[in-house]
Amino acid sequence: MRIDILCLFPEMFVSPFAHSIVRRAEERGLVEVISHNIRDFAHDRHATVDDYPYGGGAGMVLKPEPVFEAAEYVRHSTRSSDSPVVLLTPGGRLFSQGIAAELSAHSHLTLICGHYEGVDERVAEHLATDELSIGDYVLTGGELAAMVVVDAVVRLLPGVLGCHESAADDSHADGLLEYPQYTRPEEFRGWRVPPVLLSGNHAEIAAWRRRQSVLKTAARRPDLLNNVTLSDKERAWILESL
Ligand code: JE8
Repeated sequence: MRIDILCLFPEMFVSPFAHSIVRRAEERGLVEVISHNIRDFAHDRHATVDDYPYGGGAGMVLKPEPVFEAAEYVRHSTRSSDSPVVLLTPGGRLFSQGIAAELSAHSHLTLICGHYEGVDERVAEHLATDELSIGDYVLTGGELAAMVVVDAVVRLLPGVLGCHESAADDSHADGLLEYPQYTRPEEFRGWRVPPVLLSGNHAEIAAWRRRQSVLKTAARRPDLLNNVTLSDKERAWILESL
């Protein structure tokens, strides 16, 4: 997969992607992430990328021309005519594991990151194929949101995760929160690891973990249970815990 990121601060992407699974995926040739400076596509002497909002108001708005030209440059150099062009914006669809999975099925993605007060609306209307938001809080721009999307998408690409860290085990993959994990020592400051995990009984361990996942989800994120099929026994666990 190739991912092109159009933004005003391409340096922001260097460190996060240099220290993560994303780098390992790049080294293995499974993904290529390229960030472009929208300013390089400005035409005037001062490389102007923003301007005052029509109608007045605070701050500056990213001009459409350099954004369109950056996207067209990417489209031509990748020869991809119908790959997703995602605008990160607070008003977008809420990003989710399901959307990450959809995006991971494409061989090319373009992500557009605004800054300042946002991006001229014609980018959303006539260039982007999708608008995404990573959550209901205010960021200073779309760059961090784009990093979140790249991270979530790349780890779903075939071969990126080893079989021991398979995405099938993820929280949200089966719709439930993850069960608690423990490592050595067996006793830390008087707090013991649950004995079942030391028992060597794999069936009992699996059952304990499933129960922990179900009860934790019911307690903390009952909304997630609307999209999960539980057995009668699992529903009984929840009722007992209330
Ligand atoms: C952004 C963002 C996502 C999320 C994304 C892009 C571009 C109009 N507002 C602009 C005013 C307050 C500051 C805003 C800065 N900004 C924020 C996001 C996002 N995706 N989940 N939260 N915030 C831009 C400019």
